Amino acid sequence: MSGQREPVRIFSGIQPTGRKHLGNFLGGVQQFVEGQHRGDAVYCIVNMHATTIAYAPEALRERVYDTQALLIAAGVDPDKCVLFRQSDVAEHGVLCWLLSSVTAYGELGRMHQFKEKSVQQRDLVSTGLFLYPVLQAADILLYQAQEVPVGEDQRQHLELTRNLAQRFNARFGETFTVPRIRVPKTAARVMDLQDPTAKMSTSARGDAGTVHVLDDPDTIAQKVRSAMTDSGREVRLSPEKPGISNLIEIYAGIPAVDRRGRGAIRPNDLWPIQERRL
Ligand code: AQP
Repeated sequence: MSGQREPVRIFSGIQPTGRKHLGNFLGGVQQFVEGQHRGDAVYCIVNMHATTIAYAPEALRERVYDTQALLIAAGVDPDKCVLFRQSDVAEHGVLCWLLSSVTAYGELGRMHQFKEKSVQQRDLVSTGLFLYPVLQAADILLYQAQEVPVGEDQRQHLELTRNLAQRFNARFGETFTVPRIRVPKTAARVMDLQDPTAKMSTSARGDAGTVHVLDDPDTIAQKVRSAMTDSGREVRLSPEKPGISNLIEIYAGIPAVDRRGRGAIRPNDLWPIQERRL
């Protein structure tokens, strides 16, 4: 035995839908970049998840490439991690089916994301949308991931994934690694700049509260300047001050070199995120 520890297996996914925003970047993508330097990282563009709501096939196909380009621009390096398209690996769908048989119907009905997204669907609330967290569990368990870097909004899905792995193992013998969630210490849940009680999201109604990663600098500055803040002059983190707290979290979450406008993010200068404090 060499005594060397195996690198931690990291898995995460990102949807090729809509325009990626600051929440996706701070909650997800920044962690992808950090993970590829620390562990055995596997990242997936989850185009099958994107078919659970109405979509145009041509546009979705293109967005896979756009998302891949964004990830690479943000520092995800295919020489340091595995980066792939979900639909290229048929086993994601196969495992989703097997896991669906150890998933209680009631568990899926309690998922916040399903409840929120199903009311946004005008014509059809698909079974795919209902099964979305089971496919996500399959994505993760298929690679025996130990760690899953995501934003705070994915905590409930990760808890379900852990439950499914434990249930499957108990019924059929040790099969899956039970993964742990990894959320950033700061900016784990970036809120909408115009409504700091709602998460910054791709499907937000208006554009003013969402900073898209491809917005130009003037637009970003304008959105931040117009952000809704709170009454009083105090600048502090507090649940009573959701607007100011959101801006502080965002500021703390953005890498220092970027804040000073010195150009590209250099992950090795900035990580691990756990060490960063306000
Ligand atoms: N507001 C957020 N704050 C922090 N992290 C966030 N993530 C999403 N929103 C926030 C994290 O981004 C990663 C990729 O998420 P996704 O693939 O689900 O992308 P999306 O569908 O574009 O994300 P949205 O905005 O959450 O979509 P809608 O509006 O459809 O609900 C994940 O790690 C996620 O946690």
